[in-house]
Amino acid sequence: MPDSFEHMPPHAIRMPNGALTSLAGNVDPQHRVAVADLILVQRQVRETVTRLVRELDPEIVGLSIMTFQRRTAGRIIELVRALRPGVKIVVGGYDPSLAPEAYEEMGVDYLVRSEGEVTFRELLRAVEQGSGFDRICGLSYRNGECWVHNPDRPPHRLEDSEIRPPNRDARVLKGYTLMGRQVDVIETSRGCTYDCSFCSIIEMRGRNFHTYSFDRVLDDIRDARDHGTRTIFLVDDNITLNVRRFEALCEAIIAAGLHKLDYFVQAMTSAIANHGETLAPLMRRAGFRYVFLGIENILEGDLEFLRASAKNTERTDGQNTGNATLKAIDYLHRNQMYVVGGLIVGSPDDTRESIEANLEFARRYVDWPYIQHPTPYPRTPMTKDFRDQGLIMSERLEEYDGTTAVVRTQHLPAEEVEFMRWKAERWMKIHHIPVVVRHDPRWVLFEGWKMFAHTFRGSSIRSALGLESEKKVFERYRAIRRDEREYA
Ligand code: B12
Ligand code: SF4
Repeated sequence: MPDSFEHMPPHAIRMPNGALTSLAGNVDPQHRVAVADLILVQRQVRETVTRLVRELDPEIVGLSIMTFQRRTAGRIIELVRALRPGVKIVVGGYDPSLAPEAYEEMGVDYLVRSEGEVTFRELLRAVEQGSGFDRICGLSYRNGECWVHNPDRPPHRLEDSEIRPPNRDARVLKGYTLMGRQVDVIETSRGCTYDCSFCSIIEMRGRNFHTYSFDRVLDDIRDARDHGTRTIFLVDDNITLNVRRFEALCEAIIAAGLHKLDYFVQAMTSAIANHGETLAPLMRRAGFRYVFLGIENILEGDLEFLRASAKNTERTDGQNTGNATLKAIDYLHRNQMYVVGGLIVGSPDDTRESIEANLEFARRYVDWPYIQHPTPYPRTPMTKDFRDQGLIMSERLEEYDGTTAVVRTQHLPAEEVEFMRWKAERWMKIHHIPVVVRHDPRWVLFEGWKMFAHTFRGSSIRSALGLESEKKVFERYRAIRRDEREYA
């Protein structure tokens, strides 16, 4: 999908979708497969899809879709159908898995729920051999006017080599970047055993955690490096669930000489705070540079609503000793790593003061803010809470990108929550510029201004001179954002 959100400005960050290359690596070898990550051609979606469909003449087209991308997916499906009426269309990813009913009216033939590698492979075999689909677990398919939903496929244990490595050669578009350095994604594990109320993971695959072998992970990193990558994003749902394994992985990266690459990872504050003494120095030596911390909120009431207290608790001698965030940040900073601060503001009880407390915290302690609003994705427990309280203000799913407030609090309208976050966050990002300059001076020189323009879009000379209110700039920003969402 081409759709991106505010914290991923496409001229600076274009990250591969890990699902696509993993699926490509897992089809039988007689098939020709092409991966087209439309994030790389965000403003030429129709032209690119048209060209690729004509050149490749596909028999099956698959789309990987998050909820905020559903509308664009519908448009791309229509386009592909118009270009090649007989083509079979299959959808997968979080949105089709958690809201399959939404796709039944969309000109889709097959829908793969949850993990896709084995289901997709079996689907292709069934299409090729003309055998039935009724034995393929995890598959939903159109049968005349009706949809058939086969039983779920249990999460794969990842132990054997049934899920083969990703196929990066299948990519037909180029240009992945994270601020000037080619970036790629690597998985070392799947799943999580927590149950944060805003997260889709539990409904998607249950509470479990499975890991790939280090040999496979290191080979995958080498493959990414050999394809030109200099920055690796570990996309594990929660790599810090097993800290000893994560430490061993850092050691394995160092021993394999792969620590010269830059690594980004997502982590729980509790894991870093409780094991930082050994874990943080190892991470640094292995090349970790940015750590996305799931702080979620600094106030206990909000953490309870988000069901994120446990993963943010510090423990000393087996006793809970309060919020782990500051200690985790301290360990990371002492080891020269930067904190991407994942915070969520706009829960039902939030007031102006509670949101401001979180924003102030981000100003003081995080290096790069990644602040979002609670977003009612299909089938999460939080969605039910917001619906029961009548707080969902927008059903336009293309706005469900995390930085557009689509829910109100009991005390503040959605727009006000978003305005507060937007106003504060722009300036926080500016503070990080010196760090980026030191790491990538050339990129900042030639491209940095685009990032600046993106961060401050909506501003004008009048607003810079203080002749226009920030609310006016915010309105313009929202209008620009609305236009940006017309990807296809
Ligand atoms: C890593 C990650 C990111 C990274 C990297 C994104 C990227 N380009 O890869 C970053 C941090 C940038 C990111 C950003 C966002 N993310 Co994100 N992200 C994740 C995370 C942690 C892992 C996703 C992943 O790569 N998994 C590994 C791959 C292999 O698995 P997979 O994608 O599930 O694919 C498998 C199946 O779904 C299926 N499948 C997928 N596609 C297809 C297609 C076909 C045809 C078939 C057959 C099968 C299939 O098969 C695949 C292999 O088994 C998840 C889950 C989580 N625990 O939070 C959230 C998650 C996917 N993100 C989510 C969201 C909302 C976002 C954002 C909109 C906002 C945000 N929360 O940050 C942005 C949007 C990014 C953008 N495009 O601008 C949501 C999606 C919810 C939903 N219902 O839509 C999730 C589930 C988190 C959550 N809130 O619950 N994200
Ligand atoms: S710890 Fe992370 S992956 Fe696990 S449920 Fe919470 S937000 Fe989702």
